[in-house]
Amino acid sequence: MQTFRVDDMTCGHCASSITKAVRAVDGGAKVEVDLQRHLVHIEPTQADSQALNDAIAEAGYSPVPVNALATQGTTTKKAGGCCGCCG
Ligand SMILES: [Cu+2]
Repeated sequence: MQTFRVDDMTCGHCASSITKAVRAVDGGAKVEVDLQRHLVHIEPTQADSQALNDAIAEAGYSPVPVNALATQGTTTKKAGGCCGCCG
């Protein structure tokens, strides 16, 4: 399981863009999005974490790799507008 924090992912449109980007590099990947905490959990089948990171970055977002332990203490931030579809 690979987890990225993507602070500029704040709505369903962002989530689907990121999911598509991940599936483009790893068609069998399991992608779970936690919009409230701006987290993307990915269970890859072939892509490594660098490829996943690059795919999210190329979709126009700013992924930060985090490990499972670090995410447990993450404080919830109030979501703002992001990609223009959710403002
Ligand atoms: Cu959005």
